[in-house]
Amino acid sequence: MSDQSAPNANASAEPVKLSGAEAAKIESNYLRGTIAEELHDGTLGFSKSSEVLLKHHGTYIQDDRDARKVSKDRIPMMMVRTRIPGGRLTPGQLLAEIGIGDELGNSTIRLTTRQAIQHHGVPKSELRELIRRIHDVKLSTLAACGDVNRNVMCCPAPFKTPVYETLHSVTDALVEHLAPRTKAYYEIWLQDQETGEKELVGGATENDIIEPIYGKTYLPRKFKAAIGLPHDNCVDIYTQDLGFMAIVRDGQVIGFNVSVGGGLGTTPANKKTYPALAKRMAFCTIDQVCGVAEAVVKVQRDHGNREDRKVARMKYLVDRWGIDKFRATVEEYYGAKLPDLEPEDVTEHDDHMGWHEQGDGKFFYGLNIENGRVSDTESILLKSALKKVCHDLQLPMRVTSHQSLIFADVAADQREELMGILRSHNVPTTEQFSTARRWSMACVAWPTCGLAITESERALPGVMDELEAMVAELGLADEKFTVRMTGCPNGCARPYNADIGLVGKAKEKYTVFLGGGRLGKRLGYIYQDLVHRDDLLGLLKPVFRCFQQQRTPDESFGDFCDRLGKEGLEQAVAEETSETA
Ligand code: SRM
Ligand code: SF4
Repeated sequence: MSDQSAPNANASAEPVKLSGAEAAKIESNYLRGTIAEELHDGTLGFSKSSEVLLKHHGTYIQDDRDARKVSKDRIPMMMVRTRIPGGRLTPGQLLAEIGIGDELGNSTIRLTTRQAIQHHGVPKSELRELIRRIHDVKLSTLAACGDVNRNVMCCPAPFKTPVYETLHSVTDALVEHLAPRTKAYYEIWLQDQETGEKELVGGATENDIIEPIYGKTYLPRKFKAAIGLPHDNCVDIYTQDLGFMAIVRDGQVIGFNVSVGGGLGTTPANKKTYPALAKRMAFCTIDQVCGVAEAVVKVQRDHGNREDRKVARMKYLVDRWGIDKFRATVEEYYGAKLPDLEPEDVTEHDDHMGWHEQGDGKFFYGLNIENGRVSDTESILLKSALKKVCHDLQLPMRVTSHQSLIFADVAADQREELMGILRSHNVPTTEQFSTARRWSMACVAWPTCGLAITESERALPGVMDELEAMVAELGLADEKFTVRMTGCPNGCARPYNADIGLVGKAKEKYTVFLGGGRLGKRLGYIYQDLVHRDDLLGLLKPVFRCFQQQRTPDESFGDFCDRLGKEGLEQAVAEETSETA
């Protein structure tokens, strides 16, 4: 198992100028800080240091950015994220989340790109009640955000086979193993204050007892992990800090190919930052997963950058060292050599939408939810429909990494009832979505995200109206390609490895990335910068025309754009445009 004597940067002798977030963590007594006191201080917000700590408890301070247009006063409100390992939810849990949003939030919930659920617009005065109610239904917001391992993603398909059962049990084990051990969460949100004093026995240090994996300062930055399959990269394994890709032989998982150092966030003005796909590192057996994950986490804990948060993600460490040194160090922490990788790599990506047999005589249905927003509008009563499905059919559910929902264990005689509920609430079924829209996703952005430069969730549906009409006109309506939009370059909807990435760069302007792909194995290139929202279709239409005319048989849109490259594509478009002019 992992080497407990490994050097810990938390106790490093090297004098370094730590980032402000590091100071907040160090002084926090394991994520307590002054959150409990500030909850009752009569103000609407929190101090800067509490803001840092609150993320580890699953909550961010935001304000309604639309309201800034009418008032200069920014009224703080909280975003709260529930982590849902592998996206698995009971009907009671979804009902509780919807009810919480209605009573304590902004009456909507948001399914995220990492299979979690978010509430927005929560007043500080309701925060404790909200977290308690999430805890009451056996869910948690602890480590949904912050400098720790976050929600562990896992392929949500509810197939009843040993392979999928193994994936979910490994996910649960990993979540448990990498969870913060501090009691701060329980003290602040769930029970009365404790003294925080700890009894240390047998020469143990405080870290050994309270946070044996993370130590006092947790990780230098956020950390993300996922468990997936080669024939189904729905969890986008190469965008993760740590990926476990199951290797299956004779219908059983024999272990995992481990990849490290994925991460998409970038700040274009800061040349030290960039999106990166993870590197394939080594193989491990099922019983090695937690130990290997712990070793990787500890390597990042001790050697990741704690001075500059812009370059603190593990991808920068992996790149600085190279994969061989990184692997050797992980093996040192783990205490044994790891086997080499198995040859398997990603070959497909399934979004699990529509009807499927799940292998035990029952069915599952993937309902596409546009950009993950669950609400009732004048025309579409999605929230009410989900409530009725939970009440009447009692189906277990899964949140997908495409911000959508799967209803599992549907008996043959429940299928029509499920579709009837959706129809009677005017909810568009997956079958009514165009292929293009079904494979699109947008991050939250305006009005809640404090980092948004421009619109995303509210802009993409209009862009998709135009795009789906255009591809249909070109006879490409059945073509599968991913369109992912974000309101800033942080990459929350994973745009950089999509067929088409639309990344907010200025008000109503996007950087257009092409050449990634649905399989998520390749980063795209900048095809054009600062394209106005109204010009997106005009830019993409000739590219699709070239694709239609010049693709090789079965070539996908992303593969085509990658094969031609930026210059080749520009030339093809110029020639095509002059011919059609
Ligand atoms: Fe994200 C920050 C929303 C997935 C990269 N992300 C944020 C914040 C919390 C803004 C902030 O820091 O103030 C956003 C809150 C918006 C709001 O109003 O709700 C936010 N991120 C989201 C979600 C909700 C987008 C969505 O539409 O679903 C996703 C929540 C996932 C979850 O359940 O845990 C979400 N964020 C991602 C992903 C995709 C993924 O993880 O698969 C990425 C790219 C992968 C990665 O981490 O590199 C991502 N978010 C970021 C970054 C850039 C990190 C970096 O390394 O530079 C930030 C900003 C930061 O951390 O400084 C960020
Ligand atoms: Fe906010 Fe940017 Fe993430 Fe979109 S990509 S949710 S705008 S941080």
